[in-house]
Amino acid sequence: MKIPESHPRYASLKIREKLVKGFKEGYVAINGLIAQGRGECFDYLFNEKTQEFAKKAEKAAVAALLISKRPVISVNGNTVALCGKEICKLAKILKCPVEVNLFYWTKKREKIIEEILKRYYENVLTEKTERIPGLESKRANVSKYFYNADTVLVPLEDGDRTKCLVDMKKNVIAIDLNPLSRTSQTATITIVDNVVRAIPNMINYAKEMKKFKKEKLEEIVKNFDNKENLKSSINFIKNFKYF
Ligand code: PTJ
Repeated sequence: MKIPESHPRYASLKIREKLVKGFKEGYVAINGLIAQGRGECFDYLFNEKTQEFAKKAEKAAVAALLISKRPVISVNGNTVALCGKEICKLAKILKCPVEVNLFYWTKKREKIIEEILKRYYENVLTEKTERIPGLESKRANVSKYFYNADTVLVPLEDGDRTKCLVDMKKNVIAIDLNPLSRTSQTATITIVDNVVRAIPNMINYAKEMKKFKKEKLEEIVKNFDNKENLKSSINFIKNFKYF
């Protein structure tokens, strides 16, 4: 169906279409459509815009990734359908690998996602030899690189893995529209924004900030307070103005 551009929810409906297409192509999990619905609900409360607290977190996240020795970006079906190309662009700037990590893992889904990402970027990891301690889901299976990474960017993550990654002393950067989720509450840096806006914003910040001195980047990370920033996002919802 062709969505009329005049439709008040045009942008949101177009984003849905990307997930439906990914599902038809066999790499978005059916549950991923439900996850998007949950995200949309929160996005509505943020006026579907990147708010100040999200910009702050995105800058801190880019700074943390740029000063890391072994950064990595972990992606699932939804993330690839929504912004796979942009993820590769960000990884290229950060010079880091992209790892495919699925909650509803199947070899077939992993393969399709790998092929999509490899259209844009070579450094895509799918070979899993290690396990994250304390985690029973398929998401525990990771590459050696991921296992030893110091900073991991995890869009649309599950709460239990975030906790395990923090326990492994990794810096965990989450992108999650729900500021109350276990992921948001446990991550080192939480970006409360839609992944479709967060990743392009991060690309722009990374282009600019890669020229910064290490000390300046460290200062940005040091001055970022995740708890305070999460509070700002929750207060934004509390003060939401109804029509
Ligand atoms: O591809 P797989 O097999 O790894 O499965 C991926 C999903 C997303 C299905 C799986 O991880 C899952 O069930 O996720 P959740 O727990 O339903 O959703 C994770 C979080 O992402 C929730 O807190 C949502 O609010 C949030 N979210 C959903 N869509 C977006 C989002 N956050 C940012 N941008 C979005 N577009």
